[in-house]
Amino acid sequence: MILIGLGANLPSKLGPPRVTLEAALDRLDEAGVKTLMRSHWYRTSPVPPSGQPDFVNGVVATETTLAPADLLTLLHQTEAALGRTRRERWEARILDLDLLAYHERCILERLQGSGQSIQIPHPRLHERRFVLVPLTEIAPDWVHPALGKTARELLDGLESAEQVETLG
Ligand code: PH2
Ligand code: MG
Ligand code: MG
Repeated sequence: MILIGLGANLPSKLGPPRVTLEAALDRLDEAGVKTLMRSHWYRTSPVPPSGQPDFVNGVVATETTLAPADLLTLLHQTEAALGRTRRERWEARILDLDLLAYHERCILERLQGSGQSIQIPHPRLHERRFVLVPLTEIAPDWVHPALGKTARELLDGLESAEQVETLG
């Protein structure tokens, strides 16, 4: 299973977060990243708690022939095409596309040239309710390849109290 997490908490040139998120899925589909399963959208409180607007988050399971680093590049290109700019870490954003998992692969590599690194599964996936709730909705029995626990087990083990409510 190739899992992508989507999030947004600012409007883009296209409209409010849900519109941007749907547009991102359309663009990925056009680029050959097919959505096999998708969660509902959820309204989630920002992590860490801040004065930022609430996020809209969701998770999709996809199919693609792209290798992990190429898929990550496509996700970054899609964020940029829809108007995301990056200034500081964990700032409010119009679109965030995170590669959560790529089958059972565990990868930690520096990407050539960019100075960025790729870490799969996503290093904070297992501690985020805004990821684990939508993930458990579509794939409760998915097993985290490094931790050996299912999505449901990871969610049940969470102590954080961030708010996550379905938008349907
Ligand atoms: N993304 C972050 C940091 N905090 N909080 C929520 N609720 N949803 C997110 O997608 C999110 C966040 C970094 O990418
Ligand atoms: Mg993120
Ligand atoms: Mg990101």
